[in-house]
Amino acid sequence: MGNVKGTLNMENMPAAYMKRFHQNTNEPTKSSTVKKEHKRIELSERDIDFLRSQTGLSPDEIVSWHKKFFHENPNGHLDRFQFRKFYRILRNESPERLNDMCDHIFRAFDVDGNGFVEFGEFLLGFAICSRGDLRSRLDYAFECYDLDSNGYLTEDEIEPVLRAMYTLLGIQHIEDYPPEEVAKDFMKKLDISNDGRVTKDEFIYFLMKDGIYRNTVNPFR
Ligand SMILES: [Ca+2]
Ligand SMILES: [Ca+2]
Repeated sequence: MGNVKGTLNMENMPAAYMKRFHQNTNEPTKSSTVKKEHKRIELSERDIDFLRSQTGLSPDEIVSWHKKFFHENPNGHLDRFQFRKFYRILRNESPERLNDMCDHIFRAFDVDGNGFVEFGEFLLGFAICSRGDLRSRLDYAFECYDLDSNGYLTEDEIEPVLRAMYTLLGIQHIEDYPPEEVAKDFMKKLDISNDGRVTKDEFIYFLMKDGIYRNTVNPFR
């Protein structure tokens, strides 16, 4: 995706992004948008400025991504299926390996949870997950695991995403590292407060330090 300068700072990004993006496009955040006529959302100078500050991409790169995005997806947003199709051309893994994890990544990219990944969500997610600093990438990784998006992880959420990670990584002898046992182990290590729930801070704190687990659970290298 061209030259991205420096790393990205995600601090307070989703909130800032949501506010900014929805102010600008005037789109409601609920799924009622589905029924609305799909209009091509033009990029204003302010959009470009905002996306530039958040992604580190140049205005030309942003315009070029915008063109590509709308060329492939004229209605301006991706549902789960369209996301798979669009996202997989940007990754090195084969579609067979990527498909399961794609659905979890979709949820992480869909910051407002309206069931679609809009252009701004896509560009931010993609830029951060491929070029952002480790903390920012782990922030997105957490969202992949938080299946019910309630802000913390439980053991039953970790296992299915871990299985998708096994597929992504091409791990074949899963009997050597059964996902349910790895999930249990991982949970024990993460859950510092020992209440059966893992917060985003606990998740990021642990994975910032532990490179072995990080290589297994983080889809954003
Ligand atoms: Ca969305
Ligand atoms: Ca959860």
